[in-house]
Amino acid sequence: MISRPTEQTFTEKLEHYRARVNSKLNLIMKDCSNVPQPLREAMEYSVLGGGKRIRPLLVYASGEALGLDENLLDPIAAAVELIHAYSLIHDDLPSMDNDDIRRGRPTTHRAFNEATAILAGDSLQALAFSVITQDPLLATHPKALVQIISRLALAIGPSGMVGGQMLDIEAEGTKIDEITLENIHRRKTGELIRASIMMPCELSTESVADITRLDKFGRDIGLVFQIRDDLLEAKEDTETIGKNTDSDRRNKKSTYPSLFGIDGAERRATKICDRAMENLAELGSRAAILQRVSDYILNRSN
Ligand code: GRG
Repeated sequence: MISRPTEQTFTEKLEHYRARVNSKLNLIMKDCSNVPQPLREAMEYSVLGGGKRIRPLLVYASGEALGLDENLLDPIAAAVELIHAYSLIHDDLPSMDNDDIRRGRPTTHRAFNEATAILAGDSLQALAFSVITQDPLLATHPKALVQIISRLALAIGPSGMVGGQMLDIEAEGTKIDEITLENIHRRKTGELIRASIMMPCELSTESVADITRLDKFGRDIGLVFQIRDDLLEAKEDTETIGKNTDSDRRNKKSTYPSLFGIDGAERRATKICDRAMENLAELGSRAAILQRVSDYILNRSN
């Protein structure tokens, strides 16, 4: 049984972690002074213009469960958010989901232009890797560093996020079953979330059994995240979630609500989240913040 932090402790922790990653991201963007101006502006627009910072929160919460120094986690937290920002820019492009609104503002290709948006996404992807490889503190853990880079590359590459996006596009307008939808969601969204939890593990001396529990937890919570995302798009309005709510319908995508209805999708999200929590429970009170971030992922309203 995990003893749960009070609401106040939890909120303070989230604010602390968000402030940490935001300050790191601000520094990274300041360091981009030699980047051509429109490109730099589009990168800043996409990285510093809001967002819940859920993936960095998972990096810090996982690191907290493992007793790691926060200074070691900062570059990893910033890198996952840079990758996430790149993925949102490209996901919104006319050739992808063709969306106009993201985080309550024009998408990057609308605020700038398509070519600049594509280049900003490409730049953020490369920048994420240089943030990790050039960090002096991480450099003192060379073996872990190689594994961290490897985990990130695998999560976002052709077998992970980009592969998931390809399957998602291929499935548009077709009727797919639950196994196919789960595979798309796990790759497109789940693998980066799983990597956010697993990259800190490379820096820890935790037992293989506990690392395996965190991995199972990461796989499940990544899927829960995308089911909740499907549900929010089906239930909420654009103002609440800050993005188009007709995107899945317009692009003829299968989603958990379209396959199982709102209640069926809610039940599946809760069941998978319960399974994720069972794995966390084995880690005891160290995993309390990770557990609360998971509650937030399951119950979030935007
Ligand atoms: C290489 C052209 C090209 C494309 C790559 C990057 C990509 C295709 C696909 C990624 C698909 C993707 C964006 C998945 C994540 C979807 C998702 C649930 C986004 C919302 O995340 P939140 O709610 O967003 O964490 P905020 O705004 O809070 O950061």
